[in-house]
Amino acid sequence: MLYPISTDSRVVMDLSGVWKFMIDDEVKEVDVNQPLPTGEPMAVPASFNDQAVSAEIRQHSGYVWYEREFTVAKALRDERLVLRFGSATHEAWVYVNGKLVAQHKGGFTPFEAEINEFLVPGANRLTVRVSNLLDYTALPVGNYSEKTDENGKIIRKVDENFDFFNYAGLHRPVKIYSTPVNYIEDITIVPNVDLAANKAEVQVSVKTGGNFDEVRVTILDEQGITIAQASGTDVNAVIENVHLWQPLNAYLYRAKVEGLNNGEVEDVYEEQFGVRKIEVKGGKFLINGEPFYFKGFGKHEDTHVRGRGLDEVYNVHDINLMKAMGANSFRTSHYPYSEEMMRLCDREGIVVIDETPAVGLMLSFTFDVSILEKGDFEDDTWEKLRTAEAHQQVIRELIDRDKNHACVVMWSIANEAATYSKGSYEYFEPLFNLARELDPQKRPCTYVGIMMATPKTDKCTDLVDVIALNRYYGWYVQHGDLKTAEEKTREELLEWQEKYPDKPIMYTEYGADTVAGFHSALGEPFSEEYQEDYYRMNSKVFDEIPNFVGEQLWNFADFQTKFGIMRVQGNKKGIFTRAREPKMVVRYLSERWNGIPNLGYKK
Ligand code: GCB
Repeated sequence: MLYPISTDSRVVMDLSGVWKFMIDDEVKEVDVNQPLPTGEPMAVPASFNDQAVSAEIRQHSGYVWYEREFTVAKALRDERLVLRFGSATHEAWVYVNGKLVAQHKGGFTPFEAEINEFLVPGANRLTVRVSNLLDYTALPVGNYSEKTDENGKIIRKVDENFDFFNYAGLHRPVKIYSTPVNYIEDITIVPNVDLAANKAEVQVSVKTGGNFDEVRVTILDEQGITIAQASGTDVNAVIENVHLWQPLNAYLYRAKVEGLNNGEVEDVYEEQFGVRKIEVKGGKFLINGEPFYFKGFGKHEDTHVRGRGLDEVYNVHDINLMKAMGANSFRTSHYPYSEEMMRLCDREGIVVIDETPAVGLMLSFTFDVSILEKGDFEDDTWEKLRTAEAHQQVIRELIDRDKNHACVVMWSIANEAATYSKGSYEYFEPLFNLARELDPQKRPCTYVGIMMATPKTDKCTDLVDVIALNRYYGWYVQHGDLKTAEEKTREELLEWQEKYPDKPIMYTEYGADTVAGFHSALGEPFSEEYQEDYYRMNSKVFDEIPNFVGEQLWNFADFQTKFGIMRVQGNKKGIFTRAREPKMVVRYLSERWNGIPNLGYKK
């Protein structure tokens, strides 16, 4: 799916701003043919939860309504007009002048609808009903319950089966863009690099709507110089002396795609792309033929007041903080991030592991691994969950959205699912097959494994290209005992390496809750000293393991979660506070990471 941009043939209108908002109390039916009976202001894009100073709004589980007016200039009315949501979390019903024009489930991927037939001259009313409900059919997975109060009103409740606050609303930009009636619908770009010959063959496939006599593809370099040009909806362009996209040293070409009728250009779209080669071979993760070492983070889209809403200021700032630390990568834990962030990462050379919102696929929890090691362990996760359909849909939508991004080097199909339980392989195998079939660039695939999924208990490792581990030795287990934690870390990593000598291993999470400003001469847990000791211990072990190809710690910054006895104002494993002030460990990690090359470490 193409990102909306203005070109010689296209106009984009941004509907960001202050909308009207109300909670649906489910007592009085909302009439979409009338303006919403509310004066409550709500800024878009953002989560609704923290904007209003209201516990009722913040903690609401159920449906909410948004509304605003818009006008389309007369000059555009004969164009094809598309209303597009960057995301609506988690499900949306969209009405234009009281008519349903779109419905979409899944809170982290875009959707759109043509709206010409619903428009009137002058003011048009755009009304959106949004649900933040999650259950066993949804991703992420929520524990859903409802009851009826003494007045007959339904009280719904979502208990997050995951460790981040269930922020919701219109999180990403809402736009109307125009295209001509004959238009470029989608572009797929696959660069095939010949490293030895220093050249690339770039396949560009174009999908169109309506009719064109001719489709013309032009490849331009960063200076705007034409490198190649060809006609057709499936073209192969050769780039000699190719300028590769490298980690932290991005180079972006542009594919200019034009649709022509009678020799005149009717529609034009430009898609940026990077040329790079990703391989997994002999226990290494190769970018452009060289071993890449992941240095970076698991993150969240999470900021003060905006919640999970797009915040480009924080996006730019976060990437600058990463670069200053010598980091080169992050994982979009635990859901697809905004398209704006993906475009920024392409530009900045930040390497991304792109994750689906499949989190919480685990209905029982224990740190006692010995139970899992006994025979054929089975909990009721794969009996009770009904997420397969949503999982397929999100893999389709994520790959469709992000397929051309140079920054994306691997797909993460899930975070911490019950891959130690019987039935997990049967659940995941078709999903891995689907991702591999759909991705035109055939990137590696993984899932991120929970602590209980060890070399002995995990049932799905055969499916992954890279073994990605979330580990908390020294925190959730061996709490405060870094000596034993070090032994356990080493023991487990060596076991993985021995069992799967060809698969690279990396950490996608490790961390310790740390209260900024809490110090301890004894290095007690929760102190800034403990956090630093914890990371030093882990680094030492990582450097001993030949196939260990990366460290992405948990978490970039403190973030909001549901209420819980282990959470004080949320999760404190950030190495930055939520306001992005560094904790003490940032100095140590900056020194370590600035000393580790992006390519060629552990040759
Ligand atoms: C995990 C989860 C992550 C949590 C983290 C923690 O394993 O993947 O979502 O926030 O642990 O801090 O407990």
